[in-house]
Amino acid sequence: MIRLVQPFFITHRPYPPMSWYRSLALFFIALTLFLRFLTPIAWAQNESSFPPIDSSDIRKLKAYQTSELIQIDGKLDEPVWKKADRSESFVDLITGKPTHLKTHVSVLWDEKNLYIGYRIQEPEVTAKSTKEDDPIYQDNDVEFFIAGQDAYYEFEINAHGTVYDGLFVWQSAYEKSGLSQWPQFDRTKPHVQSQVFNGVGYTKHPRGLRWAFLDWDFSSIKSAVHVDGTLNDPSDKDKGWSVEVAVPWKELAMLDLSKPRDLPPKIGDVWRIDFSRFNQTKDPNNPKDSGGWALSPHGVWDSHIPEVFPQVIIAGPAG
Ligand SMILES: [Ca+2]
Ligand SMILES: [Ca+2]
Ligand SMILES: [Ca+2]
Repeated sequence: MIRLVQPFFITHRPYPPMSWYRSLALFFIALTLFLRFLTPIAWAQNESSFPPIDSSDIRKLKAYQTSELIQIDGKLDEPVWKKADRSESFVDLITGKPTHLKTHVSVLWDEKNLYIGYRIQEPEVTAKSTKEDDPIYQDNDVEFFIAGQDAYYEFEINAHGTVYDGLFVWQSAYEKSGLSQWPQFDRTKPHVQSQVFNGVGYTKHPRGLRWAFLDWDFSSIKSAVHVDGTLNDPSDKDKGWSVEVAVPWKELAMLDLSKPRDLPPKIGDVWRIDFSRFNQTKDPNNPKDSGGWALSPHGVWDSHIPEVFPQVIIAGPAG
């Protein structure tokens, strides 16, 4: 091939010599290969590095103290919700890029409870599961994870208001925290259901395996949803839905038995809580939409990484 084209170059002196073209061609081939594999390389780095995102990507959210009574009815219409710190809209869980529908979360607290409120833009509000602890993660949902030193709690809810929840205990903390002695987490008892869990898409967490107690229910949590539109009726266009949750502080003690935290918290305390939204339909105009969105990106397809959870900063009353 080179021999055949060589005369052309010889007779056209203004063109650079062949070696120049070869270098240029090799450069473009190398550049193409580099760009082609750039994304998988980044992915591989995320998969193997810990934590899988830069700490500068971890969002912060203020939780203002409230003295107002919050009625858990799914409507965030108490005046204090207007004064609450409203998060930035959620981004793609893997890429950190903006999403085509808005999702915001706000957090408040008082002596008894932590309050979490979501505002979810959704033109077609749909929900399937109606039975508690159904696999809500296969539905359209919003979720939160509350991290403790020994364990973390997962909560998911769909637009029916159906809840799926579970407790994940780090195996390295299971005995020393004393959770192994609690009747509901005592794995020697035949009625206690547990399973080994090692993440979803990120199985290299340095803390390793967890015991998942998925039949366990955080029964003192109160939650409700409100649909601004019509549920499971595609004949119209909905505005979205909202979620309101009250989590009793005292029950969260089980997350930190080996090193107890102040409950209720003190002003200035920082809690690590993940907020996310999962969709069964993806953005038709964005092939990179993973369908999982979160306040802080995780860099990988896995919610179960407490080290990248947003920082919720406990603050006094909103000014
Ligand atoms: Ca309310
Ligand atoms: Ca449960
Ligand atoms: Ca509808």
